Amino acid sequence: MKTAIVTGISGQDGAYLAELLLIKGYKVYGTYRRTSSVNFWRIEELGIANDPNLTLVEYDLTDLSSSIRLLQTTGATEVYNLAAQSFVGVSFDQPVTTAEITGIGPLNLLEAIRIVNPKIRFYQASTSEMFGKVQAVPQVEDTPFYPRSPYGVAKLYAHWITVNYRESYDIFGCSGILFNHESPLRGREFVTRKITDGVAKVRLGKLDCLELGNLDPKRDWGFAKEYVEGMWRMLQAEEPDTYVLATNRTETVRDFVRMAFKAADIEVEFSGRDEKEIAVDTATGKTVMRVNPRFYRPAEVDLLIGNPEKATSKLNWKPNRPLTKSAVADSVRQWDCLAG
Ligand code: NDP
Ligand code: GDR
Repeated sequence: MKTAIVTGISGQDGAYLAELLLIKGYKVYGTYRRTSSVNFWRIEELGIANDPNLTLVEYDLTDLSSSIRLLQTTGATEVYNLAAQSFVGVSFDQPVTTAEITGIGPLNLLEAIRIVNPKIRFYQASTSEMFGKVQAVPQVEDTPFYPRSPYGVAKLYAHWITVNYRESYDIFGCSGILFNHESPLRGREFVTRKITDGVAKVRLGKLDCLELGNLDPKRDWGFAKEYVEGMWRMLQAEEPDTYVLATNRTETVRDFVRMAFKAADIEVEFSGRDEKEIAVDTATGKTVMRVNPRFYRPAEVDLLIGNPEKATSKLNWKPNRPLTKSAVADSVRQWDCLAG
């Protein structure tokens, strides 16, 4: 029986990856942080919280000695490092914490691997945020990086240290440069979930007006469940490598807002510009969305679109659920029930 560690099991990807590994017959150690009220709603939602092959382990990525103990006590042969301070907006307010967790955290695990068992395979959750300011489109593995947030900078360190340990110590370290991927398990602070949740509440009369930040950025949005399959495939390959996972399509935040309202049978018309932009319900004349500069970031990533050709040819990985009107509609309907 294969044994894997998934750090960050309380997050979106951690929950889906744990589910996938359990289906594949792994024994899974899922790590969570000690807090006053640990929340496992995602693994409960997926029905795996009480799976006999899943063990939950308290662990903090910033602690080298617990990283070493984690590897020693579990005997895992694959480590998927998904834990991070993952919210770009917060990284501007907490840059040092973000650097410690998101940047140095993975180094603790790589050091632990070097000390305990250099044969352990390691997956690092890298991100399209490393591309940042547009250098080329679509972005691929060797597009130059230019991060635009403390989060992106921290992830870039983690990416290069993974590559460095691969080249220096022959550690099987893979870096998956994943573009945005969403799902019903996505945290409500991220824009897709914030929008669908807000739209559902507007339709149910529980919220007058949804407030957002910059509507111009374009994102390449995929479906999280498919992306965790890509992570697993990277660690099953013959050689460790770096791969982009993306859909090769891109949409603005504004497009997403329009699609979400449409899915709730509300036609909206946008007017005003930048920080004054609003969306009005054409049937009632009510303002149902307004831009609030509070949600703007000090520096923005304007355009992300990734080409996953390398992952398709080498790992046989393909995204089959890009962002479509019907996918947004499904989400609004599903989250509509939650809001209700
Ligand atoms: P989430 O924010 O949903 O999950 C992050 C997880 O990291 C949570 O379980 C969180 O625990 C845990 N964590 C945070 N700090 C620590 C710490 N100090 N020690 C141990 N665990 C910690 O992120 P996603 O699931 O969306 O993303 C997974 C990974 O992939 C992240 O590294 C993210 O940066 C990266 N990524 C995500 C993309 C996406 O579109 N979703 C795209 C590209 C990369 P807690 O619940 O206690 O906060
Ligand atoms: P992102 O995702 O920053 O791409 O990082 P997020 O959903 O937070 O933002 C996407 C875009 O929407 C704009 N935006 C808003 N964002 C939020 N959260 N809230 C708002 O009100 C709002 N209004 C407009 C943002 O400015 C941005 O341009 C996600 C995370 O999962 C990272 O961990 C991951 O690495 C990247 O995706 C790929």
